[in-house]
Amino acid sequence: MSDEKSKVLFERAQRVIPGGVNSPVRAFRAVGGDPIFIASAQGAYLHSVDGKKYTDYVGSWGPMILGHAHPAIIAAITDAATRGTSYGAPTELEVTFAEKICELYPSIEMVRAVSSGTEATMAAIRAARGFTGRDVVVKFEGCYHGHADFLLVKAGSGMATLGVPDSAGVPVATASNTATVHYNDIAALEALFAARGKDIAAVIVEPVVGNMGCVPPEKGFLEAIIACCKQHGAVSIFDEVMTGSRVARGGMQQRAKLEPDMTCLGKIVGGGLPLAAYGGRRDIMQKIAPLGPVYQAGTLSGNPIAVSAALAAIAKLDDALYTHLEALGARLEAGMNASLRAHEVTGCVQRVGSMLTLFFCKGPVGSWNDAKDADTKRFGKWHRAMRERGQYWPPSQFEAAFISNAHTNADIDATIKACDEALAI
Ligand code: HOZ
Repeated sequence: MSDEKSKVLFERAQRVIPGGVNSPVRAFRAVGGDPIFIASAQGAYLHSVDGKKYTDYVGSWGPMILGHAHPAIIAAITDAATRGTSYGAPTELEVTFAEKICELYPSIEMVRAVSSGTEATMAAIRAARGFTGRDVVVKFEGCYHGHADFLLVKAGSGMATLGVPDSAGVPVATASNTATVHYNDIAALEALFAARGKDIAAVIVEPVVGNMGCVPPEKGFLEAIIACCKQHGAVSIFDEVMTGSRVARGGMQQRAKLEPDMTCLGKIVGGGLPLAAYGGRRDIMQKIAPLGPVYQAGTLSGNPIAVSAALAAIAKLDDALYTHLEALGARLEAGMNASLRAHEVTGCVQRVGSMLTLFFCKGPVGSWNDAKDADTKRFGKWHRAMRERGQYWPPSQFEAAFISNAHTNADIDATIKACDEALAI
């Protein structure tokens, strides 16, 4: 079976959409071959326009923790749509959503709904700057926090894939207020605070990185961020757009038993619709308009259909789900590691719960310095072989794969078998 229809669509797309895609990593440039155009998705599977079925480990880049087209979400969306698609006025749904988020994330005392992770991080930093009256933001090399100008500095995700450390179009003056440190480098973070502490408004971090592949924090790293911020009057921001309700119901902060000053959420808590949120300490969030002087607004913020989907998704996040995901993740990790060993391929699998990455380097990968040494050509070859075997893996060495609750042991075993064959090539 060929991918003829995808090919034709990609040709059409390239005439009218930059690179033929609405988000760069989807173009498959990092792995070779053209993107697969999707006709539909159900549970753990994607169905292409060419009639092929793939086991999906992208999960729309994270949100699909329940699997695709989950009946409870479809029902919530359908029901909400009959009452209108957007009001631009408050609803009870939004209040319930905010209450749920505060319940799941005890560090969040007040929360604002927005439409994307990019908006959430951008607004959280504006709030932190407004609160502290300072300009400098600290981020970690290889972490990606959406595409706001001042965060496109040494960013991971698509930027890493394309080998572009800093985006064109970002004024030097804007980028000059962003300081970067290596992930997991506590000494460098402390040195930066010692030198510039009084200028630092915020430190933003992916508490488990997903955007340079899955990179867990080393012991004490997240604690050090919170401690430095506390000591110097800066705001700690956990960007849990990926990890939120993924690595635990209450995100990485629940797993690590930590309370950052602010948190950014999206993906899972948005139920797979364009919904994200930022929130945190009451005294910081009270700076947001109309309570305070920090402006932020959005026509579709708190959209009733998106919030309905979100509430339906959140209701399904029980202990059984996380137990199942942990077991599936461990099974896949063990199977892939066994294949690496069997074929004597240099590689390592890094995993936190149901997010994981097979890095083609010795590992462990603790920062962008380690990640960039991964053999991306070898990854591309492996990815193409996986694709031929019906496995839809993120088309970049520097993106995490996600498992959903709809995956079964049989799916995982089929993926391990495909991985084994792909590593043998
Ligand atoms: N930057 C996103 C994942 N890290 C990709 C989003 C997309 O292409 O949909």
